[in-house]
Amino acid sequence: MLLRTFTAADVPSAVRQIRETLGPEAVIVSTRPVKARRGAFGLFSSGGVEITAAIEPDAGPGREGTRDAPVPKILRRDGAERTPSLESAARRGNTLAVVGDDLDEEIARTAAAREETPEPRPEPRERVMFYIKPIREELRTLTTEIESLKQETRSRQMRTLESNSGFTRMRSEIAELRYLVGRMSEAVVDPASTSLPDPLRSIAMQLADAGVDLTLIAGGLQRLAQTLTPDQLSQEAYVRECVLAELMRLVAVSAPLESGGQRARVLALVGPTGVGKTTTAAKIAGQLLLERREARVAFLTLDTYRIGALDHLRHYGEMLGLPVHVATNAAELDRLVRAHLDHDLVLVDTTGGNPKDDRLMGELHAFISPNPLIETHLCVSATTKPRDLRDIHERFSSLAIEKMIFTKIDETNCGGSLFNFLTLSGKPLTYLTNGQQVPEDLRVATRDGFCRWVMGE
Ligand SMILES: Nc1nc2c(ncn2[C@@H]2O[C@H](COP(=O)(O)OP(=O)(O)OP(=O)(O)O)[C@@H](O)[C@H]2O)c(=O)[nH]1
Ligand SMILES: [Mg+2]
Repeated sequence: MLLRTFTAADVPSAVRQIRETLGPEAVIVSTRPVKARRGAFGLFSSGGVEITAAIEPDAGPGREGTRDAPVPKILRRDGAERTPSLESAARRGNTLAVVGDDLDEEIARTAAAREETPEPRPEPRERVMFYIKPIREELRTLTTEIESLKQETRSRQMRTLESNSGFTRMRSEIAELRYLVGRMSEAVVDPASTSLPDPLRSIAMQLADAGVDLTLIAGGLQRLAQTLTPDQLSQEAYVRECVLAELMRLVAVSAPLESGGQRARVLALVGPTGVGKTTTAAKIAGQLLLERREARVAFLTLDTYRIGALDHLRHYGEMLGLPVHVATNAAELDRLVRAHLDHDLVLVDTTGGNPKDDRLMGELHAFISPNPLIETHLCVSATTKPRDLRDIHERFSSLAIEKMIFTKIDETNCGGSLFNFLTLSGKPLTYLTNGQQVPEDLRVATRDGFCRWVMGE
């Protein structure tokens, strides 16, 4: 590369010099305004412009075809391409501009503008973005190409697998099984598509509507369909009682406060946040005191640092005239439980928590599970979504749950998911709560009462 510097009074003159000396393929490398000088040596100098141009040795004047060679392009900040200008070449210092005819005017314009107003330097961020943008675009294109390559590889792998005879056989077996299971569950579960006689079919449909998993009672429904006479089937009330009996066969209840013999019954209430544990503990204590004024009851609670939790229980303690004790660890809880074994009832309230919170579950486990004197009751709100019920059961099962309490049954008419939950847990139900009033809104669970509620009665 041949480099030469030209000095002239103005840009057009300098460019003319370059063209005449180096030809139209010459490339501007840099431009610099030359200041007017004063003093002995610059006394009468009026300033001008100094331009450095470069040219490949074989691209000099007279070289064939050079005029038609494409003008190099540069990328603008907005991504569009344009012919580089002297201005931009000068700004970047290393960007090439070709001194062709088409640039003469622009060069002159740019130089004039430069003399009037100094070119503002682009912001550093702007300059960085200027260079980053094309790289980003390149990366985007590459990412798209990689993705389509990946997809191609995956579909090639699938084709290879499908051509494998073992795989094909396995797939058709799975499809066959899926079809058979579908047919079976359709026949058993979907009351509309079975041969269930009316009104059995319409009752089954109501249960399904309330969220009852019909696979749980499919056997019972089929049995009724085969054994009930046409006369019995014609009486809807009778058929409802038969279905009720089928539901009742599947759930268990337990009398919560049967005498614990010589010692107190100790009930710990655990469960997700806000299901009504503290309120239910107060209701249980309150109802016992209504029944037997002389009954001796104590409240214990775990210090799990939840602001307000203790105050809530203390409020009920004061209301019912009962002591409230706080345990800060498992040993202290055990000591407090033993200290109250001469009572009729000890209620251990726990802090509600997200069942997905491992730390909290671990803390509860450390408090409650090692103590054989404590019966752990899981409190579940009737408004819980079926999917969450499964999670709750899974997470709380580490606490050796013995019994169930269903709260807030007044807030829903769909008892189906609680029926499924209870049936699948295999645990007995002790209480149902149906309102916020303490101690009134608490029912000792009976199979008949619970199943009638599930049936919407
Ligand atoms: N509708 C209705 N509300 C209830 C029932 N039981 C409790 N509640 C209300 O549910 C809210 C929460 O009750 P709490 O007893 O504080 O619940 P908790 O499980 O102790 O709550 P945490 O200690 O925060 O986990 C209160 O507003 C209660 O009045 C019920 O059976 N029906
Ligand atoms: Mg509470």
